Amino acid sequence: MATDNLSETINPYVTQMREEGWCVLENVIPADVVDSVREEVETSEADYSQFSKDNGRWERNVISFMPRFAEHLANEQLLAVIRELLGPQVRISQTEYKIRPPHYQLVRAYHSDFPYDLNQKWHITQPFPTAVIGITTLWMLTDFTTENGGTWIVPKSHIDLRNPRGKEDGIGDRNPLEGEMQAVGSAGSVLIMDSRIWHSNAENPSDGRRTAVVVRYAPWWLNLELFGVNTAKIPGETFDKFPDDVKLLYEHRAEDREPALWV
Ligand SMILES: O=C(O)CCC(=O)C(=O)O
Repeated sequence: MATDNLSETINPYVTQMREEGWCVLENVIPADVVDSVREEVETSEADYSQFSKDNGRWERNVISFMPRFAEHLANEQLLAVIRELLGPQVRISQTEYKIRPPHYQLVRAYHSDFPYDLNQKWHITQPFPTAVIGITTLWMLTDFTTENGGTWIVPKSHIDLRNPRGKEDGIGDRNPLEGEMQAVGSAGSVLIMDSRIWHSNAENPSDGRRTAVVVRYAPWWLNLELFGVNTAKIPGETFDKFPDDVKLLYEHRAEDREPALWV
């Protein structure tokens, strides 16, 4: 896509991100492959869990188990939106399965994400700076609806200096919040959020799974060496098969590979 066309296409999304703190980009995973990607994600979760049980839970990065999904993570439009907000050099900080089983029940658990999650050790202290320091993406591999657990979000909360997990803020992370709505979209779409936005998973009263993967993007300068599953390595031979633009996002996790792209 020519650069002019690309910026014209992404401008409304960037504006919505700045003003509302979220947007949904459609057709990031093309309709003809989204079923096979979903199948890979659903079937690989058990393999990942077993591997982690047998070898240690920080032993292998989740993305190693879903190479077909990984191919899409440097989608041109998506990265263009993210780079407008984080700057040109970005990396992936965290990747996690987000599969909600049928009849999944939950009270809300509102929070902001890394590095603004006040329940994690490695968080920025309040008041948060006005800079965007993280982008959270939820990759919809089944449709997200209000019946199957579309993510709760509170539009514009990215610029609110209070936080549901702020001890002095009196909001409470388990309560329905004023202005909340559920993000919906068809399989293959990506919910993009400023990581400050207040969001929560939702119950899934339906008979089907709600399948997604969360992928968080960070600017190059943010410290990502925090211990935990997200620092787990990607075997070199798996990494070698990623497309070059995806390698750039995960090079910091490649095992037995000299940094080549970031130097
Ligand atoms: O699965 C969801 O709908 C939300 C996930 C979430 O809150 C998170 O990954 O931070």
